[in-house]
Amino acid sequence: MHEVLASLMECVEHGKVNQVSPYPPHLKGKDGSDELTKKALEANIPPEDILSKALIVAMEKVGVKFTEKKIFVPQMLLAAKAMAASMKHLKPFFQSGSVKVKGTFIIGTVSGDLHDIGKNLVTMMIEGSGWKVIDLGVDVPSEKFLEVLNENPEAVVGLSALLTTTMNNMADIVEDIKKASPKTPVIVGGAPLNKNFCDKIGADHYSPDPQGAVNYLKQLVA
Ligand code: B1M
Repeated sequence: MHEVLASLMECVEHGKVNQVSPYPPHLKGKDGSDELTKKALEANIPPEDILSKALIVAMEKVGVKFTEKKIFVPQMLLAAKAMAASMKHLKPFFQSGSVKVKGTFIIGTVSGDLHDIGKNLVTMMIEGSGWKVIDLGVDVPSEKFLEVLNENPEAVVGLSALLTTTMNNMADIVEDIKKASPKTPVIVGGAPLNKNFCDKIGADHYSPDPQGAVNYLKQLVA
């Protein structure tokens, strides 16, 4: 693997954003994902290789470590920051259509619910796995999901809920989506949910963590 990509992968995995970031201590003073992405592009490494060979691999490692409880939310957020610093340089290539994304993922926290920390982690991991993500934010009603799904009919939808009360709203949103577009895969997640609830409301997949959602999407496009 190209030396720059190997260093970039290490930076994203450990949350090293740029040269002046003090974290992690073993990379202090060295280039971060910001500088290394610029160097990779200057070295004519294709943006899709930067994404697939460095960023996605790093984020997969982060996802697995988080699932195995070897790292926690703060480390994951730092990895997300490092990833974002890199994506800032790559986005123009993806937006221009010169690089193909794997698909579109629409995500939101369901109506009545303002919790977004978990949703943001899921967003970041799915973006990191090469998908275009449309993040609708929090307190998102059925109508908004349907409107955006209508504009992106091939998209997969992800719903997050953290309150036992808003789980009911999630059930209504799944019903509305399935009524309007029966083939749209719907992934659900959030602390109070489980597989039984997912099956009961007719969603396609329950994931307890971001990596599970990434793995499910991988299967869909395999
Ligand atoms: Co609230 N809150 N909160 N809260 N809050 C909980 C959820 C609660 C369990 C605390 C408690 O009482 N012990 C409780 C819910 C009880 C219940 O429903 N049975 C609660 C309550 C009651 C409330 C209010 C009603 C409090 C009040 O006002 N009286 C209020 C509701 C506001 C509203 O939403 N309408 C409220 C408000 C808030 C804050 C705004 C202060 C803040 C949210 C800030 C924010 O999100 N920007 C907040 C917080 C921070 C929490 C706790 C402390 C932490 C939640 C969190 O971010 N966890 C929480 C208690 C707790 O969990 N210890 C609590 C970390 C996050 C990484 O985990 O979101 O589970 P989580 O996401 C995980 C997985 O679930 C999964 O991946 C993530 C990473 O593993 N996942 C998905 C999530 N979505 C997914 C989607 C997927 C796949 C996986 O696919 C699409």
